[in-house]
Amino acid sequence: MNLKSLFLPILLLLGANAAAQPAKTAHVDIKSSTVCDMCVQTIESNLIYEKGVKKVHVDLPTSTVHVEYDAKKNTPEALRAALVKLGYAADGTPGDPKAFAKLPACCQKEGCGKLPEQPAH
Ligand SMILES: [Cu+2]
Repeated sequence: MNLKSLFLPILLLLGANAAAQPAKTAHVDIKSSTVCDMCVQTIESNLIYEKGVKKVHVDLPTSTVHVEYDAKKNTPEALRAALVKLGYAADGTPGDPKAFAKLPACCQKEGCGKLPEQPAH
């Protein structure tokens, strides 16, 4: 058995692994309090400017903000904080009251930034 013939493929394999390191895209789904189309517009047009964010999608029916971002440049915590700063709730944290006061009238009326109320049965 030739040791060299065993080592070479392993070394090549390790080398290839280290070289192929693409930008790490991470996803996070943040449960928010979006009710109307203005929320979607406000969130999508603002969060996209957060560090490393590549894609923002707000799903109204489930009130979920889906974010694709570079894991080296941002964190789910910071993205949640950014959402709260815009005046919208993020995973149980209500939107910043000051920011909420500046949201479009329809959002104020619908209570978009507030935490969703428990459905009455
Ligand atoms: Cu709204």
